[in-house]
Amino acid sequence: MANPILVPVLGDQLTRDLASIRGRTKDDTVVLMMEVWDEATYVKHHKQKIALVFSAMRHFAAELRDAGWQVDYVRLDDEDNSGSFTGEVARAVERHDPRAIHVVEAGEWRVQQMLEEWPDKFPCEVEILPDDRFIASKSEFRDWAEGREALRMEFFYREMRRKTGLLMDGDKPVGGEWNYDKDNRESPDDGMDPPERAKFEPDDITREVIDLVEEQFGDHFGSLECFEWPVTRDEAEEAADRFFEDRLETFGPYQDAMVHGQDDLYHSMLSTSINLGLLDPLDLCRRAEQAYHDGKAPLNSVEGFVRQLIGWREYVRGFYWYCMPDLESANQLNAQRALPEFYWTGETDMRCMADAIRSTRENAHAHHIQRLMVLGNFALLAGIRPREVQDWYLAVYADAYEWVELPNVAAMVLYADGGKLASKPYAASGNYINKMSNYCKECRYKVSQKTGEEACPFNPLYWHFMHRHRDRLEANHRIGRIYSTWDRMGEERQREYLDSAKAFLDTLEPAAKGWARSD
Ligand code: FAD
Ligand code: DLZ
Ligand code: SF4
Repeated sequence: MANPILVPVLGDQLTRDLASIRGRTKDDTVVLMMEVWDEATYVKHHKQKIALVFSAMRHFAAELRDAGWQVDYVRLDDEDNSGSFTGEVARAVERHDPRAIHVVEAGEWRVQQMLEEWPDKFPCEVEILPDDRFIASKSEFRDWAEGREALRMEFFYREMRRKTGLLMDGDKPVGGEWNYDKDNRESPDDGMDPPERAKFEPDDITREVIDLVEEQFGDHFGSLECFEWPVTRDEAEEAADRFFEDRLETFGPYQDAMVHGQDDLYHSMLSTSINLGLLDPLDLCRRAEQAYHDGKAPLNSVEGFVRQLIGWREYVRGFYWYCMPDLESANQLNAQRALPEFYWTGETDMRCMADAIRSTRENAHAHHIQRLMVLGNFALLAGIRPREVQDWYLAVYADAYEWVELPNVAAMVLYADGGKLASKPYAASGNYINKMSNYCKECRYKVSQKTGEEACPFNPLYWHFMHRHRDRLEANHRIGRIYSTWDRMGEERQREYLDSAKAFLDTLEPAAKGWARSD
């Protein structure tokens, strides 16, 4: 092939509808896919995440080849693999002497910086195309955000509803309300038994990758035993079908519920496939909308699902690009405690934390409320350094890419941006976890006990947090009122809370270095 167009496809760009592939002719194009050491180790990802990305990449390369595309695929164990995207593109430029490189912008800031150096590094033209798999472009978000004092997902979400026409009745929301979250806060029922999600046996390609990961990344966090992720478009579609058939109906009401040992409840478990490019989020929303019109799922479930995708997912992506690179180092609450070791080992008597960490280790997944109101809430209340919490979340989840992880962790969970994204910190005492889960009944701590050694640690930590951030939070109309409760307690009771929190915090062992980053 004389001077083709070289199309590097990154590991989370696995769709033939990608802007750089769509519309190209097969006899004039070389698709380049690269397994590189740097991507697998910039944080020490959960073993399942590396296996998932490599397996999905290898399957996608096979799909492209079957469809007649020329794919130049660099495997991790290729002898001359340089270990980086830039190094591999340089080698591919030598092999193919392309007349141009067409690449879709990277999802992560770090990688986008590399891509932007390519025009100066390579002798051919380099075109970086926008990633149009998102509903809102970066500039659309910027236009919406600029000049606003506070950015709120709810208002952005309404724009996305109008733009897509999803769940719209003319210019009004279907059912009369934009948001049915108030119907989506059911506590778990005893004996709740959600239908099993679609699970996929590793095939030969996945097994080969699992062996590679075990061999090369054996010191990374997590187990490979329960690798059941969809790794192809067909499998991802099957997982989506099963979700729409069996779980969408109940998705809404139990969205915030947590049950010991039941790791996915009624959640879709589709984030890994969506983030890799195997599923199109807008298509999923249209299917959910159809389920509502067909009477198969109630509005609160369907609206809740649509809001996660065209609301939260789009919003955090826009927010990430709007706030980077500052967001990465934001620490407005000046949190300075080291990440405790138990985030890696799961060895804690807090039953809610131990269960969420177990699921994280076994499945490279924990559901939203575990991430937000258990693991995240603890990190917020204990004042853990944002960079360490960020690295942890980026390392442990199979669906984690910085563009989605960082806004959720730094801004939503830790309030490290000082409230640009969230109107108040998501701080909660043990009561919230007790209401939304069955964890507390068998916990060694007592959720009803507020102070002392037996007390649920979230109880004193909550007041310790509120007390130390009074200057900042008292004026916040959504949370400031709680200070009258604090003041009414009187000094002695306040001291008991603060002493209990301090005694608990003093027991925390800092994590050994080397779990998330090699340095
Ligand atoms: P469901 O509950 O079935 O939700 C449907 C879809 O909505 C998800 O697949 C996802 O694509 C989208 N979604 C839901 N909530 C969010 C959100 N807050 N932000 C963006 N998209 C959302 N999601 C990631 O994909 N990658 C991450 O690295 C990630 N890190 C997170 C860190 C924290 C601290 C928190 C609180 C949330 C994080 N989320 C992340 C969002 C959410 O927890 C996961 O998307 C969800 O748990 C994935 O499981 P699911 O597919 O079953 O989701
Ligand atoms: C997450 C990941 C991993 C572990 N490995 C690779 C890889 O070897 N090659 C690749 O193309 N992509 C990988 N990815 C996904 C990338 O990190 C992802 O495309 C960027 O973070 C997006 O900016
Ligand atoms: Fe978690 Fe506290 Fe309940 Fe134990 S008592 S499970 S620590 S909320």
